Amino acid sequence: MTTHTPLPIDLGEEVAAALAAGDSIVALESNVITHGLPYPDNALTARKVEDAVRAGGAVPATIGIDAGRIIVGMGERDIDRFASTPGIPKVSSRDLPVILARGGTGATTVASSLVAAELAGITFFSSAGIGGVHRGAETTMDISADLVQFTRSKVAVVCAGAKNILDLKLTLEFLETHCVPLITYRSDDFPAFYCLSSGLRSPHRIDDENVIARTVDHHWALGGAGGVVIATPPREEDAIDRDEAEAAIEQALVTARRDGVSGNAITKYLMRAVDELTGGRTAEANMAVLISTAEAGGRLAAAYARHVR
Ligand code: PSU
Ligand code: MN
Repeated sequence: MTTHTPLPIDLGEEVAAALAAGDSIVALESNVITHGLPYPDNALTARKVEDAVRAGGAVPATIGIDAGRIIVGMGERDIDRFASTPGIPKVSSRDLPVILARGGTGATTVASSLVAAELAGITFFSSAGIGGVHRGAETTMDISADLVQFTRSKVAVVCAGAKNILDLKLTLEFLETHCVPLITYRSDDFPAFYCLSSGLRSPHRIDDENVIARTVDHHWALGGAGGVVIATPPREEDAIDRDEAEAAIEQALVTARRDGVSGNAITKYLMRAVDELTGGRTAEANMAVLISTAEAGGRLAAAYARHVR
């Protein structure tokens, strides 16, 4: 048997107390703060997202890597520093050991946040748009590590679907192939981030929070290795028309190809381009759906905590 040195992991005060008491917690990523939105909207949104988790009935735990330590439950000042400091690198699962070994600082994606959440003993996570299979993946093989991490970390992921810049049909196929349970909460269709529907039918719609809690519990009782994806749409008043978003995405994809952008820089590039093409309307919708999803995440985490208690 190999032994390891203990991992440098720090829990925020409130998170540590909630863990000790068995209270519900929702883990949150920090890459959306550093790479998703511009300053100061990102800092403002991060605060509102944490408030929304609380309104749903759980404790928020924003995750990041700071000077070689995994922080689970970043404080307001750290979140503000991440939001306002340019150049903090995006850290996905495979980057984690390197950043930690070097004593570096980085913003966690959905994938690496799930790794940290599981280590800390947190069973719920929320973000608006998960990563997925990129358009053109049949030649680029660009598939987000988020999807692979869902097969490994026992954390339920509450989201508004995958980012609509992706190939959502292939994303759903990938999840099915890899045995990741997918359910929608209060929607017949798989949502598309800040759009109400992707046009793709959900395999299972569940509106009862207790049935969702039982589903998560049973998945793990059955020996399921990874998580459960729970997708819930944005509020109607926050949503962007799918055709309008699609037109902007197609245009952004053309300029991305022209500018030779690919790999882990493509997500941020496309999202910013779409924001510009829609006069900032998609950025507004992105902020709103992060907040509404976090509220649902808090509610579902609380239902799960009641169920297993
Ligand atoms: N939301 C945004 N912008 C982003 C992301 C989310 O508005 O850049 C991030 C998330 O952190 C997600 C990651 O985990 O993109 C996926 O990136 P990739 O496809 O390179 O795995
Ligand atoms: Mn990628």
